[in-house]
Amino acid sequence: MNEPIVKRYEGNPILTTADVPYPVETVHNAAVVKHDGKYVMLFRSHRATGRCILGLADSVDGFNFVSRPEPFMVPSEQGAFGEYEAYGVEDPRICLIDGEYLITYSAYSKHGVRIGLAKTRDFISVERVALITQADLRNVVIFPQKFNGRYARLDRPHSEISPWSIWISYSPDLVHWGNSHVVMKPVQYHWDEMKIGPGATPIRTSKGWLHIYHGVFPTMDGSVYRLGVALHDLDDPSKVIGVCDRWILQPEDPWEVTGYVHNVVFTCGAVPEDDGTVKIYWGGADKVMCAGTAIIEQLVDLCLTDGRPAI
Ligand code: BMA
Repeated sequence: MNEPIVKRYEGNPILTTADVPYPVETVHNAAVVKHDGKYVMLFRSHRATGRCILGLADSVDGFNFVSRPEPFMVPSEQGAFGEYEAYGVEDPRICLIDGEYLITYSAYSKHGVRIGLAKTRDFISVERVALITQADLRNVVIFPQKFNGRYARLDRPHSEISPWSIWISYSPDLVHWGNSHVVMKPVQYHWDEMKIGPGATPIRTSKGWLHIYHGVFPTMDGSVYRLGVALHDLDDPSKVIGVCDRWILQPEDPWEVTGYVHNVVFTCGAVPEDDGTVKIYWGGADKVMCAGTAIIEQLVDLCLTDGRPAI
């Protein structure tokens, strides 16, 4: 058998409800970053109401995490955030830029889902900045670098006409976003034909920005969520220079096949290491957190040599 592209950590799942000292029904779809040489995981949990909060866990090695005693972000009760987070906060991504960790998260309410932006320097206090999308837009990952003085993000608007696709938008100040256009679309009768969405914060490599995204395939037994990779131009991230034709990870372990929502691997974070590997983190079946490693150069080569059209 061929070596898997993503080598699963033998201790999976790495974080479950049993590890969290407050009542939660799930632990999944977490962003992970290195802060002060240690790993910080911002994970999503359903409460028994079906609505979500975000918690933190810390690790020295990137695999063994210890949950903090209290949640980190619960729905705000004030102002616009209170109005638009009433149904919960979900699927965070973290981007380190200019010494600050930017957190983008889905804010759910009776008005739909939009993206909130918060920031922290220390993962102790957190400040909400702005709601940065209108309704029905999810999965926002901000590039950890500015392009011609502007921030750039990948996002995923809702669409009934064309399958859900990945777009890019720009901002001078992180609050006002525009110049949006589509950069990558699902491919018909392909593993990601139903929808695709940004996954982990893009990773800078010598050949381009490596983006680990999710793709969805509809079956008679419900949708299957898998992970794939794409490469964006270093200077102009709106240019996709390669999309790998195959998935790099699909639900296989029992806790990826069965859980809160079955057949799901969904990433919100990956940590590049100095040795050329990347630790990839994913939610298994919307219920537990899993981790694995891949070789960055191999993922980049897959985009460039085993490609399919981006649009
Ligand atoms: C998507 C999002 C993710 C979730 C996935 C599978 O639409 O809601 O948070 O992991 O569905 O249920």
